[in-house]
Amino acid sequence: MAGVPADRVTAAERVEVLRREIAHHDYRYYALDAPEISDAAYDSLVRELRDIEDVWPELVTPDSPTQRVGSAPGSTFEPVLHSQRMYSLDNAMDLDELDAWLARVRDAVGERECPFVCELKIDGSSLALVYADGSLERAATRGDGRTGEDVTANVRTIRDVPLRLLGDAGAIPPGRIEVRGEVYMPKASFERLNEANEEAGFAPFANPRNAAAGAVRQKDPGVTASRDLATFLYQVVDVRRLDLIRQSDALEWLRKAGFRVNPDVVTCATAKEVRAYCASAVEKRDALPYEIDGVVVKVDSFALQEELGYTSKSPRWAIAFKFPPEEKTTVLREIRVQVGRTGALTPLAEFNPVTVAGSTIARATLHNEDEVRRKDVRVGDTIVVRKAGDVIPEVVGAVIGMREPGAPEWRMPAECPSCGGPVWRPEGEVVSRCTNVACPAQRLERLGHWAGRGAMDIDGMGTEIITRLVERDLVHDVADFYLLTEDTLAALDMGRVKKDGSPVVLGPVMAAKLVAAIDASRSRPLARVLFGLGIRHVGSTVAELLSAEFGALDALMDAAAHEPPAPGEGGLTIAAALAADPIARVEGVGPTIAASIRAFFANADNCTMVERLRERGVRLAEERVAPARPQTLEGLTFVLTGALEQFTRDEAAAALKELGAKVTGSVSKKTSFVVAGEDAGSKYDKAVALDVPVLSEEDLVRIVESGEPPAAGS
Ligand code: 3B9
Repeated sequence: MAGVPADRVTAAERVEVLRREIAHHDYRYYALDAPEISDAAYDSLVRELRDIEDVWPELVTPDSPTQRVGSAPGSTFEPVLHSQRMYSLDNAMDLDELDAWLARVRDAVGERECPFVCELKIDGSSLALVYADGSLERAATRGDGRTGEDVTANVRTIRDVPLRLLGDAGAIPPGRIEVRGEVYMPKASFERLNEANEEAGFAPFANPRNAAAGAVRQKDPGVTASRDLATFLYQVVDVRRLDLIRQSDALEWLRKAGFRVNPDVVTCATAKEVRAYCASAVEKRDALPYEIDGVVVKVDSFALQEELGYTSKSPRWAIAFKFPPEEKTTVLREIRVQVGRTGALTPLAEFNPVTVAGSTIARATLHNEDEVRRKDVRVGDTIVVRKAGDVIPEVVGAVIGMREPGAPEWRMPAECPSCGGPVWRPEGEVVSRCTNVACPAQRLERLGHWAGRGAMDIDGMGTEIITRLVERDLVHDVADFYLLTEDTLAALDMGRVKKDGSPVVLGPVMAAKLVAAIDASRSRPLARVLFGLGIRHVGSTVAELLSAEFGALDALMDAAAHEPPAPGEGGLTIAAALAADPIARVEGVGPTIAASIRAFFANADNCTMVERLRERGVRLAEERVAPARPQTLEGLTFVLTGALEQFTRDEAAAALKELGAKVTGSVSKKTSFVVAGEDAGSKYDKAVALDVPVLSEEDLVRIVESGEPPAAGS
């Protein structure tokens, strides 16, 4: 964990960065149900924020994530160990795979009769409900199948979930009964929610499944209640105790007990009937008020289920027949050409917006010129679109019969749409490139890439500001970011005018934030610098590999300066040449990437840019890893207070931590020592009050130099 900054400005900056980052992960976790970092990593961010706020209470704001009740996603809901594993389903992606599964079941059951139950596969989120003596006791999410989250308070608000089971006294045995099913959001409610989200300036949910999952994991059950969720139940866990012998009976029991069970369930005696059901479900899909993404086929008899058994992930007696991806037609308005940071020209289809698989799409990449030809799509065509893997928009092709007569075939422009420079497509390659190194689109892309997430992450440095900076000749390459001052930025003309005709400028508040963000980027890890440079083929993974191998940009540039021997020369084998190249021999790098790195540093402009980055304070090496010192202060907790002369507080904390000590922000009974510098304040008083020994700066220097722990009470 990073130490708590010793000065208020640094602390305020760090708090801002942490809050923004936490908000981003909250959104990924709660809204999109697609976390990018582990719960542990998230907890660590919140902990760091809390530590800083403990030391700097004046920085606490009501909207800080620490001010929410139960803020960490991992800790908001209690974990629930499922009484029985929640299995997932194996998929059949088409009718052939379905037939193969039916044949396997047939082989296993032989001559015996084997009816199937076919159910719709609701595009929702799985739920387990436990009833104790007939009353809803607990509701849990699926989680990883073994452990879910306790969402009882939220699920209680879902109107179709019975709080008490129905039925004659005899039908509901005493003790616990567990049932499972899907919670989902009807299509109409999903669309309404997304419209409201967009109006309020929030990003829409990608699909009803995420919306439903997000709604059951709200912190405030009132929000869940307002989300119009519904359920369909399909499994009874305790079938034996209820004397149920087949799935169709279990569904009947669920209905009688008061649960909603999907009405489109059919028992099929033969494989042929199963196929017919799957075909009819595809037809029905659009007319249903909720999204479905397939059909679940189950062997009806529990005895046969038991015989067929389970793989490590799913029952062998059930399969999910997945629908082919939904396709829609729309009109291709334009094929726009985008210029990438390496000059690559990418055609982009812009079409009339259509809703596909639950969300609205309006553009899709066409990848390259050959791809446009192969699909033969032309501007004005009626085209077929879908979502690949149900996520990425894709143009399938054109409806040729509907083409306007005389519509011309699409061609890659001969001039760059950004700079008018010549476009070049090397023999044997599919990618066309703008060859003008000064192409402004490329420059904008390169600058944006440097400032972007994953690279130097200069918060607030977006496309619009970069465009203005380039227009005003303030930034030519990435090193120029580091010369920008608050004054220059505050006066930056944003290209718009106010009502009174005066120009809109960036202003001092944003300027200060940007300068702080630029400054923070000076100390990014080497891997991010390498990635940020935008060397062809050096993505973030390769950048990590290079950083781990070379540790400093200079070392990599040295290696790049030496042309490796070519295979063939002096009888050198390919393997030997590879081994002799310090870049290419790095696991995961290889000769193509090595050549690209050499080409980058062979360009004198790129080298002078690196020199300017260095002069302007950008760190171009990994921090030296100090040899580990014996952990003589293990188990001791220090608090630093007041101003020290020989160290900053961060340095002092780092030196203590190197010896195994814990350094915290506030004094408590658990504190072993307080180090008091000049003008120590309330923490000193608290140490005295709690009888915590107080050390001077001299004591601290002695401890750090000798590595000896202080005598208690010295
Ligand atoms: C006894 C529908 C879904 C679904 C099962 C489904 C997702 C999963 C499943 C449920 N929609 N049905 N069904 N309509 N999205 C098939 C995985 N599981 C069971 O029904 C089930 C029943 C079991 C196990 C699973 O008995 C066990 C045997 C050995 C160990 C543990 C349990």
